[in-house]
Amino acid sequence: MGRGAFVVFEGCDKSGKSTQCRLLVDYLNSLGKKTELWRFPERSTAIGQIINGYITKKDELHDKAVHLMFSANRWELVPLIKEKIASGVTLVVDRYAYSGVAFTSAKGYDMLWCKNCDIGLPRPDAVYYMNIDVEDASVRGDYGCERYEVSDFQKKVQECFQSLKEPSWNVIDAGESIDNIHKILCESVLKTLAECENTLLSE
Ligand code: NYM
Ligand code: MG
Repeated sequence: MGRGAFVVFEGCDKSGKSTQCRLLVDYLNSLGKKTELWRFPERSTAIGQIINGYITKKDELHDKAVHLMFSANRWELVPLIKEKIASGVTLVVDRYAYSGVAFTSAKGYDMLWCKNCDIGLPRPDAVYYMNIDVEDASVRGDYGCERYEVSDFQKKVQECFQSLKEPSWNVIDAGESIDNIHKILCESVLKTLAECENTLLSE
């Protein structure tokens, strides 16, 4: 049996990542392909709890300290990521290191500094960038509850994502209907699964 795939979704808040991740995971499981839905931040760990306090505006933390927390939250799960993928499970991950860099560099911090702590993390086999008009996203359900959910800041985040974007990224028009996006993703992810089965996960 080949390894599982490591598929990451990125984008601004309320761009539809979580909805599409859920639909995709259900679809892949319905085909008999073992798939799990993951997310970063993973708020259930001790580090994740600290992040949650910050994101929900209960606690204050220095920008650089919280950046390192987000990165540590990924690093603490690397052994499990590797184990799952090696055992043939595909991981569909709602946000990863690109969010880490985009959200902190949008505050004005040097992008290289932001990238440093994530160097060496497992590299996704595919990245889907949900591209949405920030104003359209701002009228979607419970927008504004969490820290960062402010249009001016989201515009900066989007610019940072644009400069992080690699040629291999799949840019999805997140203004399209849920069904249309889902169909596009299913087709594309099946190709990714087939392609990466006999390759190694890289860093
Ligand atoms: N976020 C997420 C960061 O600032 N850095 C990171 O490394 C990650 C993974 O957390 N506004 C921010 C982006 C989101 C917030 O995530 C909560 P979500 O997926 O919206 O629940
Ligand atoms: Mg959010």
